[in-house]
Amino acid sequence: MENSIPDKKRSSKIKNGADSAQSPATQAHPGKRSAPVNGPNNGGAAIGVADVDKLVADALARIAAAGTPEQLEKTRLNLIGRKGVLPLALRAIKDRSAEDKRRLGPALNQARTTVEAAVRQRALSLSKSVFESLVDDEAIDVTEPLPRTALGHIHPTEHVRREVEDIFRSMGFEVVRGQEIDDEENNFDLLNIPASHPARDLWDTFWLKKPEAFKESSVAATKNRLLLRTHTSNMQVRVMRDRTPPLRIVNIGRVYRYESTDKTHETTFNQIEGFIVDESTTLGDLRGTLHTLFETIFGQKLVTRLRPSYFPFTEPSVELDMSCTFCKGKGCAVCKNTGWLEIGGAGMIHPNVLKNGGLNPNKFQGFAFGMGLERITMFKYGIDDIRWLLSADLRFLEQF
Ligand code: FA5
Repeated sequence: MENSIPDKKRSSKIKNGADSAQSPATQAHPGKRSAPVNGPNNGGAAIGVADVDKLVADALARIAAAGTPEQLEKTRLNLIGRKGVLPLALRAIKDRSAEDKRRLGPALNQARTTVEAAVRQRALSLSKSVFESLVDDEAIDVTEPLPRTALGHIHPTEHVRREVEDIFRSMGFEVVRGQEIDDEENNFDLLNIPASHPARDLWDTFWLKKPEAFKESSVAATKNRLLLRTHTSNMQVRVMRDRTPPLRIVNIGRVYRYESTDKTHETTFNQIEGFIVDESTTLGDLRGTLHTLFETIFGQKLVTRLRPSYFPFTEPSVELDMSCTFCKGKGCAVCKNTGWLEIGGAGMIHPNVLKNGGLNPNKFQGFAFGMGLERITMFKYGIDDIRWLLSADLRFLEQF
């Protein structure tokens, strides 16, 4: 017969009105009087070695029955947590006889080791099964062909714009952006095109009404009217005033012309403007720069040429042509049998423009050029009508 815990000592261990006759196993979960871990001496007798075997068998059954990691954790706390069945039983044997201690101590320690191992094993298999059910429930077959989604893609004009910018950057140019709503001064006057100059007729302009609030300002007092810029040259003087030479600038953006449209003319299109200001740049450098640009964009050997022309803000002025990319200069419908494609205007920056930019024309010089981005896009992709580019027509766009 096992010694039982003396009543006095037991009452100091069992708190809050728990049944003083309960074994330590029962104390761990009050209210569960019929819990199987109570052992055979359910009436309150202290546990013996045989009870430990029963307790282990029962604990293993409960561990195996835990169906989720949460349930297992509850069971673990109940069995081997600080106030669990086994730790309490172990603590209680200090009050038992030497003989009981000798027999029960190793049995309870062994029981705890067995229960701990079983909990670990069950935790492992539960986490595996959680993972396995995740694999089943959330499996994705990355090889499964998906239905085609209607994703957009970059517009051909934008594609060429990025390419042009990259090429200029690789040649050491800085890319700047300019405003599309500008004033007469920057679009015309500072570029050596005074109000009375007949050259102003070259650009049919969208003039803008000044907003009411703007009329009060000092700017409104001047005759400096607002407009939609007609060319990207509107940034030249601003940049010269802002920076110190040497300058290598490229400015690509939208411009507006009040004119009727046809296969090669739009009212809204993009220009590529570029200029260099330093002490020694020549027209030869201009030709070399643009030659490199075109051979890179078109991916083929080309011939370029400069023809005399006229712009009020360059002196001398030239038109830039390249050999036709379609017929290689032999003559075809695209180049109107000339063998040449017109690309843009250019020249050496006029001394008056340098002066307006605050630069001494006796010290500084440089070239400037301006060309149509859409025209280059058309030549690159063989597009026969500029109006396709702004049409937003999917039959056209889906070909790129
Ligand atoms: C100018 O706009 C000058 N600012 C270019 C320049 C800059 C010359 C710097 C000298 C120094 P022009 O009006 O020729 O030039 O236009 C330049 C290019 O823009 C043309 O060669 C053409 O490629 C394109 N372009 C002109 N008008 C249209 C239009 N209505 N639709 C589409 N592209 C156009």
